[in-house]
Amino acid sequence: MAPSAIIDSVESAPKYVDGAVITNVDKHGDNPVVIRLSDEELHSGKTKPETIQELLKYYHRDGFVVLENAIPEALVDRLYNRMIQDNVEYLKKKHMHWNQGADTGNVSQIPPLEPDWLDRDFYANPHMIRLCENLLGPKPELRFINSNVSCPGGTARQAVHSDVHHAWPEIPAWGLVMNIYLQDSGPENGVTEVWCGTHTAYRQKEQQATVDRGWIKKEYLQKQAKVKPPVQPKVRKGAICFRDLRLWHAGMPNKSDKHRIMLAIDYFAQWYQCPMTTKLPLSMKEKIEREWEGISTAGVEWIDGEINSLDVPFYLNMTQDPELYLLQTERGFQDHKGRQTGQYKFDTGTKVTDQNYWTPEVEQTA
Ligand SMILES: O=C(O)CCC(=O)C(=O)O
Ligand SMILES: [Fe+2]
Repeated sequence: MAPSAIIDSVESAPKYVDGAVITNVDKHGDNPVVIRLSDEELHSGKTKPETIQELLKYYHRDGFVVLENAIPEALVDRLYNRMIQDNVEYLKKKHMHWNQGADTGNVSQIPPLEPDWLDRDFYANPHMIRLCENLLGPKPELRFINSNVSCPGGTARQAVHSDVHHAWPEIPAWGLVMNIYLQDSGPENGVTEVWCGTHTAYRQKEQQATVDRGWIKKEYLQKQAKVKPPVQPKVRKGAICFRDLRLWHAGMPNKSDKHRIMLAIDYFAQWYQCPMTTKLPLSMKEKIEREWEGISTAGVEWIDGEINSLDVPFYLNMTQDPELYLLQTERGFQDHKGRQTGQYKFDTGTKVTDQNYWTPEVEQTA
């Protein structure tokens, strides 16, 4: 046997302490934890059980974990270049909407949905699905495909918020978002601020500043920062950030001269019966249902003909109630209240102030 084979087999022999496997996974950091797939995992599409174990451990602990080396870089670059071209078009659309005000420079832009752009490596990445099915149960449902583009020139940060503000079930996992970064990111180009551990720290009604949105009360921000402070982590190009939908986070201004793009892909547990749907071309149905292994397409609306993703209105409903959807229109965002009053006030008017993010307290000296 060649010496390298001997070393490999010795290295990969599992070791145990008190009946538990000592996991041998490439990882770094603690707030948040970043796990790096081996090249063998990347190329084979097979995630090692120990990698799953670590991902599950930190996902449950923090509501946020990063997985590097899950997507071939050439695919990531290709999509980034297409999406920055799309952004020029998208910003001209009447229905486009800056998330939390124009100063943030943050827009939700649906990635291209033409067949040639629908790579499984993004939307049903085998490593991503393996974690989803272990969290959510069999055949997790794909129900949201979008992205957040933080455009250069943004000057304002978002309020710290949870993307869900309904009476979510008190069950460890029922839905999650996977953010895939299409470029190396950090504080300089507006990587998302995340608050590890906040997915289960407080009750929904208790933490929310108001009933109809997920912004967090100042007193809770100040209190929680002492438990674990918020961070803007460094995230590598092509990394997948798994985020519990309840987690506190905030979009941050992009101070660089290049767009910061992160895909946002949501999967839900079947039992949750999420009413949201996402559009994909009918011409891809057979291929997707054959090749995107392990997922349910019950939440896909198959569209006959070409889809111009820039003309698809933003549509969101992460609750269990079909009536509570949010829909992008040329008159603004229509939510449940807007449908009743005819006035589309969602995400308008309220300014983000220092009441909406953490401000470090100056130590009192005696
Ligand atoms: O783009 C980001 O970093 C986060 C944006 C966000 O959280 C939102 O718009 O809800
Ligand atoms: Fe958000």
